[in-house]
Amino acid sequence: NAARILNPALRSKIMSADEAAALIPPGANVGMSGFTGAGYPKAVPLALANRIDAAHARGEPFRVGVWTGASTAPELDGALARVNGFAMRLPYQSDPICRKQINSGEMEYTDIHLSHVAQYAWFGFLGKLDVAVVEVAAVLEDGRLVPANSIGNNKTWLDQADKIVLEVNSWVNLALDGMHDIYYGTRRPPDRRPVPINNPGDRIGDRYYNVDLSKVVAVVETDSHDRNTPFSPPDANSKRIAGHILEFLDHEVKRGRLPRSMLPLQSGVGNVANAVLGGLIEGPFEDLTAYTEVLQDGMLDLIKAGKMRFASATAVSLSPETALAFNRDAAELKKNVILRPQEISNHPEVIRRLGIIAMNGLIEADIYGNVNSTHIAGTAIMNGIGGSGDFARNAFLSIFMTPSTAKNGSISCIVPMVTHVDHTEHDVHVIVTEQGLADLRGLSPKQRARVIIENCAHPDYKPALREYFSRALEQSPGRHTPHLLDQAFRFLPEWKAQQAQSAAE
Ligand code: 0RQ
Repeated sequence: NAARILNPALRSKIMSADEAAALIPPGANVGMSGFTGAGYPKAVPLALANRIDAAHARGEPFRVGVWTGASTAPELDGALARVNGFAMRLPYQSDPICRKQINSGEMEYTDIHLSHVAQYAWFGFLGKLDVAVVEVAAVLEDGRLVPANSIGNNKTWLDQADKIVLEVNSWVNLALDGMHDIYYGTRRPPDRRPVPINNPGDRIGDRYYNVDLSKVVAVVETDSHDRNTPFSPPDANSKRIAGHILEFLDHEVKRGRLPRSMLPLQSGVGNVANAVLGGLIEGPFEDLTAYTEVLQDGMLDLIKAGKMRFASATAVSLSPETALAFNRDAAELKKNVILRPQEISNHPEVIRRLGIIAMNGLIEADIYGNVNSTHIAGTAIMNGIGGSGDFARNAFLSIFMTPSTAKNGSISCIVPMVTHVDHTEHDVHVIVTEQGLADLRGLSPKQRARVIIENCAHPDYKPALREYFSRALEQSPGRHTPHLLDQAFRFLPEWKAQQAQSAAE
């Protein structure tokens, strides 16, 4: 493994994860690598969690602020949440223990658009970054670093932190070298210049991270694979949703609004997103590209099938088998894949210029087209907004997709008024459920309500939604976006449970 650490100065800093974790003081803000289960540090966060646990057992306070790219893995988020080690977590998580701690009020969490994180750090909006803990594939003789399976905010953490801890993971195939494009041209306003990307495949940066070697305090060797989430095969609803989207895209091509190779695709994570990508393999589209944040199984399948020419992302988010295949085939895949910093993969300027077709999941949408992607029943966080807002607001076409109901049909995902808004009616062009697709472009709120209820709602909930809308049309004080504010949340399960209870009493 030490063969991957060619720089003599950094070689002299090799130590155990426990020794490295001892260099992170209580109260520090720590910028860690990691994006959707790829490229997160595998050893130091666990060692830090043990240290925090021991301090707590002695009655000493010990928490750290942790900033990442996006979600990580149980070895990082789970381990630190379990020992109550987070003073603050940002900008995105999807860990069950973290989620529980956030929703019980024990842990602070700031949910930030992924493209904003690096600039917020540069603007000083997040406070001081004390330590960076970053996984890399290798250290070159001159000290430059070969990135691993995700870039996220690593460049910013390495630039901004006072102290740097590197994890060099020998599991990562070195053939990956050359897949990355690290842009060093970002500036703070008023000195900003255009980001010169005109095609998803454009390279505008460096192959490696540059690092001030005097800041590196520890180098830890690891040899373990990324922990990826298995995908379940697409269920009937996901296939129906995918079918509606593909039919719609085909229609857009026929109407001359989209070229046959379409425009670059962005797709969120999850089974529905993967089913849509799976559907594209069968579809009539050729020469596809992606400008997205995560590269999923479905995109790799498209590349291998010769249907997708190029994919630009900031990280891979693969099932365990596909992650192994990606690592094995890295030399071939780097002809078709670029990994970039997340402020570039999700850059509003580039998204607007390229004209992205954005496809993201939702928790609930209301009859007027507002979308909640993050909160259950208005108060509990699920994951976070991630990159969905970066893409939705700036996309050529902004599509949101969901099954029409959740929890075995007991909750309608189409509601009169969302209990939390992540994407306003202005950023949502299309809503799709297994029931059908609502094309909201150019429609007024009342026109949108009709098509969302008729095309997207589940038949079990359509009558109640129609009834709400028609009463609102009659009784709402304003008739542009008719609402009955005392009744708008009556679809909530809590409300239904209360009704059932009062009926029983
Ligand atoms: O919970 O598994 O416990 O039953 O929410 O829902 O239907 O499995 O859908 O995995 O695609 O996730 C919005 C969360 C959808 C995701 C969200 C419950 C449901 C289930 C998950 P259970 P599904 P998905 C790129 C873009 C924001 C970030 C983003 C997300 C669980 O897409 O996090 O888009 N998006 N990033 O039962 C109560 C409802 C519900 C509900 C669903 N109305 N009420 N529970 N659920 N609807 C990636 C990154 O940015 C990194």
